[in-house]
Amino acid sequence: MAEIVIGLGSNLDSPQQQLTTALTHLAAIEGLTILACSQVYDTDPIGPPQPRYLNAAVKVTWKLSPEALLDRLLEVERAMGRVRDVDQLRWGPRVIDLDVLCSSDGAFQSERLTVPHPELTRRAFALAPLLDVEPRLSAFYAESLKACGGPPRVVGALVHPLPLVPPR
Ligand code: A4P
Ligand code: MG
Repeated sequence: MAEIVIGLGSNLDSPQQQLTTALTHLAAIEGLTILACSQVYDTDPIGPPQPRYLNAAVKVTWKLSPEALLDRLLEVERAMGRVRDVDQLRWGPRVIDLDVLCSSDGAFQSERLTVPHPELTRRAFALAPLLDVEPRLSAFYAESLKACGGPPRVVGALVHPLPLVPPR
């Protein structure tokens, strides 16, 4: 069973609501268990001119292959109304973007998926929430986060959609 960190980003149609909806979809995926949720960051858009983003991350356990997870994430993006077509701008605006940031199984490379995410070390909007949910990775990524300007502004926190069981 792998521990995987998934990055969430939105800059269209009430981004805070989109992140919450995405989290609910993720929690419903069979074989996936949410272990930790990050803070929510207000971030400068990277790519063409577009609205600011909200970014966050979740740490999950996942039972199947990395590509099977990518398929589930693409289904959630589609269910939330994200439209992809050949004309869509690279790095353009989107209601939701779900990226596999890294995995406890290490590197994975296929035609459809590269893990760790190839842009991870250049993106404060991915590194800051990643380190919220997996602080042990500071040894690898704290310098990269500093080099891309440090953590963006925190504007809230993702709230786990399932009630936690109180101690007896
Ligand atoms: N793919 C390969 N590796 C991965 C991975 N580790 N996780 C492939 C997810 N997908 C991966 O994705 C295109 C394809 O990448 C997927 O179908 C999968 O097969 P996409 O989300 O449609 O991406 P895109 O926009 O066309 O390009 P790219 O490079 O994937 O975009 P990103 O990296 O997702 O970046 N600025 C801020 N502040 N915050 C953001 O969240 N996001 C983007 C999009 C741009 N600027 C941003 C943000
Ligand atoms: Mg993406």
